[in-house]
Amino acid sequence: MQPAVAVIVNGSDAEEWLGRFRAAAPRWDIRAWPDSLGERDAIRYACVWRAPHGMLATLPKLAAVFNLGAGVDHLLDDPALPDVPIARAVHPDLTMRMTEYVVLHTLLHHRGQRRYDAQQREAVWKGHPQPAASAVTVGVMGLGAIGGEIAAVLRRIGFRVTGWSRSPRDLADVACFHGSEGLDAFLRETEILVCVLPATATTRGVLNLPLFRRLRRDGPLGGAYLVNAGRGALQVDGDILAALGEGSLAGASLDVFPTEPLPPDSALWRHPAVTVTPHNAGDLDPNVLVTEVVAQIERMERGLPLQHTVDRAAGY
Ligand code: NDP
Ligand code: OXD
Repeated sequence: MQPAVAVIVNGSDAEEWLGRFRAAAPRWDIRAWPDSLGERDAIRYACVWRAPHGMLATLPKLAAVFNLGAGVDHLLDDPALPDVPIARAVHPDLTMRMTEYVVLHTLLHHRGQRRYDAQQREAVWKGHPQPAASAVTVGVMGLGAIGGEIAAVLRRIGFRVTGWSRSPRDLADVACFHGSEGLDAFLRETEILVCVLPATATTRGVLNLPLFRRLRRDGPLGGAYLVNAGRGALQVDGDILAALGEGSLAGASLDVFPTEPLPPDSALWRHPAVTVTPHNAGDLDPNVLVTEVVAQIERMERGLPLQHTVDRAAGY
């Protein structure tokens, strides 16, 4: 018997996701929300992205949920979320794309590219002193599947790299800090702050003005920079603008925002030291994710344990 799988994607690309699942598992009974869920008693697996809250509770035989992304904040916020295992997206393709984004924006700040862009508009030919990467400390908040690789690649480029996580981590050539007790020492040295934390009850709003004021401003870069590709809920937009205004931050690259799409009247759009991208740092190839989810369902059908499961109590 072939498993019945519901594809519940809340977005304009829902049809494409359905097509990908049907192509990857042509013999399975694959149904789509909202139009073709059919008899809900039969559905064993749900593959979701931003599923409407309460929706999964209407599937009484659900055995597992597959989140079509790495961040499970929207899913765990569902007050009626059934008590079944949840697997999230962990894939080298996703990790590499996030790493590309962070490397691009770390180097953008390190090399002062925004200043050269402004000079180019005025046809100004003028170089500025450039510290070596080995003199600059990049601090990575979140040392999981994505942050761990980011830290390793930044090390290979030559930066001094530190990291911060919830529990102790041991990464080659990376000074690792953890917990609230390690945060101050982590921030004190950090000139470029990279955030790839999940949004949880304890991390929401962590990127705020008091935190920015604890970053290093008198280092070789002459200011502190923020790169946030984690979640918008981690950052306080008004505090980023205030930090830029008072000089606690010299620049920021933001892929995520508390309100998405970023409202047209947000001052972040027009701030000369801010680079905005539309939450696409980790825009992975959807087919690799579908292949991975199909393999996970096959594993479960064979009685094998799920991989990349979410710790609901920790929130990620
Ligand atoms: P992981 O779960 O593998 O890693 C999360 C890391 O954050 C871990 O190191 C964890 O600590 C740390 N962490 C969690 N809570 C805290 C806390 N309270 N204090 C300190 N550290 C904490 O996640 P991934 O690396 O796979 O993904 C990270 C996030 O990136 C996702 O949750 C998602 O929000 C975001 N993302 C954004 C994308 C985009 O397009 N912008 C695309 C993909 C992901 P510990 O090591 O102790 O567990
Ligand atoms: C994710 C995302 O969490 O795309 O995977 O933001």
